[in-house]
Amino acid sequence: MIKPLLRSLALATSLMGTAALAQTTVTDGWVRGMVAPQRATGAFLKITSPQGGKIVAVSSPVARTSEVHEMVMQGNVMAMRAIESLELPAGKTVELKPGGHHLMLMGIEQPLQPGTTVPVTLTVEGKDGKRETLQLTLPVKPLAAAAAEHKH
Ligand SMILES: [Cu+2]
Repeated sequence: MIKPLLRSLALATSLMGTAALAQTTVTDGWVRGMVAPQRATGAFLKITSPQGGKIVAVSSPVARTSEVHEMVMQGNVMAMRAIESLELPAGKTVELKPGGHHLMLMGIEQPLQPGTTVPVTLTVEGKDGKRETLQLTLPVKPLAAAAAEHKH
């Protein structure tokens, strides 16, 4: 009885090891604080997918709509627009930051206050088509903390 048990334990451990390796990690996440009458704000973070993949969805209970945005030049003006997905090259840290790619939270009823946190859910699709869900809790930073402002 002991040997099969040990073998299955070893198998379970190696499976868990594989899962941990495949996990996409997020660090340094934060949300820009708001003042009335703003209804939208940006969320920023660093994300690394060991196997590579893409962000295919974002949502938050505080926002009616959430999107992944990119910055583009329109004439002489930087503007932002929604993109379907954000590519995550294998093992490379992708930084979402003011003035670059960011998460856009829209349709927010109450301005988000510094010192509070916001739940955000990211869906990442791996190269194999498997989806993983990341539940984040992002701190709200004061509006002034964001140096690079961009147009909405
Ligand atoms: Cu945006």
